[in-house]
Amino acid sequence: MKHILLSILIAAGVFTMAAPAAESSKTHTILIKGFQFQPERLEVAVGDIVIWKNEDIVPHTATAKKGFDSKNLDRGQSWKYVAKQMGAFNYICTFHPSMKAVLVVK
Ligand SMILES: [Cu+2]
Repeated sequence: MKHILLSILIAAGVFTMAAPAAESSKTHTILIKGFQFQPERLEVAVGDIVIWKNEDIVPHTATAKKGFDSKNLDRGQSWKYVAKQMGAFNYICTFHPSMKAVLVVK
């Protein structure tokens, strides 16, 4: 009987610890519009979701040398990324390298 009770308490404890993490995860959207990333600097927390959406008529990418690469995004396409790695990630569009932005993951 003692053993069963202990198991229930452990299970309950794990559940309460896991719940807040899932609730605090946010989704951020970066628009690619007029050959610009909007916003050009975005700060997110580890575990947050970042979505890049191409609203231009030409294809773009969101590419960080170390970190992530959306690959080709055609008009209207979007790409979802879960920010799991901490750091400041400078990224560009590989088709238009003058398009620069930074994603800061804290
Ligand atoms: Cu581009």
